Amino acid sequence: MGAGKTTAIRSISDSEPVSTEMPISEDVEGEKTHTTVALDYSSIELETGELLHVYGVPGQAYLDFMWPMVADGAMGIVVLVNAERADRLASTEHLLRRFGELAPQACFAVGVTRTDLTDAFTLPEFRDALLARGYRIPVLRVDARQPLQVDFLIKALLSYQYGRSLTPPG
Ligand SMILES: Nc1nc2c(ncn2[C@@H]2O[C@H](COP(=O)(O)OP(=O)(O)OP(=O)(O)O)[C@@H](O)[C@H]2O)c(=O)[nH]1
Ligand SMILES: [Mg+2]
Repeated sequence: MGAGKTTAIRSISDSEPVSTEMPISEDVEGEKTHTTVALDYSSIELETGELLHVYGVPGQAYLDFMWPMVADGAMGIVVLVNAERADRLASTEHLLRRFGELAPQACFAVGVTRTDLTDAFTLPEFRDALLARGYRIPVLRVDARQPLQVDFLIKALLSYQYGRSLTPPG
């Protein structure tokens, strides 16, 4: 929750994205005032002219009944994690496992947000910890407010999909 899913989708949208945000009732996240209760949706045009449909899910665990509806048939899944969270590793692993079950055909990438707000996070350490747990996937820092960074993360995810199907020469 609060990692920047809605912000990221807004960043890369050419037009106004569909969003289902409600004011947060409890004081959970400091400056954050809204949370996704159903879905975010937008589409972006790829260089090939194809449309890539991008969906964001609610981050709050009690709304996780929305997750299968979005993950079903998904080509790729980006797990965004807030670097400030002390449980960022366990929480990323939990989400990778959950979404891996929901979308076994999908390729995965992890984007770590809000790294400018904490000194407790280092990317190589985090990437190695995920690798040690068997997750050989792209792990990148991303500021969800920056369109170019979000775009890069999505391109990394898409290119990983091609990389995975590569047959080694010889
Ligand atoms: N400083 C900083 N702020 C960031 C960064 N990435 C995202 N944010 C901010 O973090 C907040 C993320 O909020 P949302 O986009 O609502 O997060 P969400 O993942 O959709 O949250 P839920 O829908 O509640 O699960 C926003 O205020 C963003 O502007 C970053 O890299 N640095
Ligand atoms: Mg949201």
